[in-house]
Amino acid sequence: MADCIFCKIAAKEIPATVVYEDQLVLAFKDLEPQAPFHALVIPKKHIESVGTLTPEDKELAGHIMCEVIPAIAKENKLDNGFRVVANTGEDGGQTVKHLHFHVLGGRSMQWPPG
Ligand code: D5M
Repeated sequence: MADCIFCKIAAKEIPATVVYEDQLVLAFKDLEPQAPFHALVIPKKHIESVGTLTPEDKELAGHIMCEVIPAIAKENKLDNGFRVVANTGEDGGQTVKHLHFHVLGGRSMQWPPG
């Protein structure tokens, strides 16, 4: 999508520190890290949020959850645990309208989030 910053990162038009890449998915370091390890996992194709996923995205969503995020956690030695967050829509605190999963680790997390 023309005006989407994460589409531009996926297209390599805007630089990012990439931690994982395959044909469907890119993961890169968050510019405003909230933990010692903080990456964002995005599909390369534009999907707005978890709220707009459809059954057609099953394979992609499964790939992200079952393969990509575990691989990133393993590669970055998040053996003691980590948190996966998908802020969704206005009340969910989503600021970038391109589906992304935050992967945060390297410190003990608190609950509930604000
Ligand atoms: O999170 C959006 C996240 O995206 C927020 O943590 C900052 C991050 N961000 C924004 N622009 C960039 C670039 N250019 N590189 C890396 N990270 C970025 P949300 O869940 O929508 O609030």
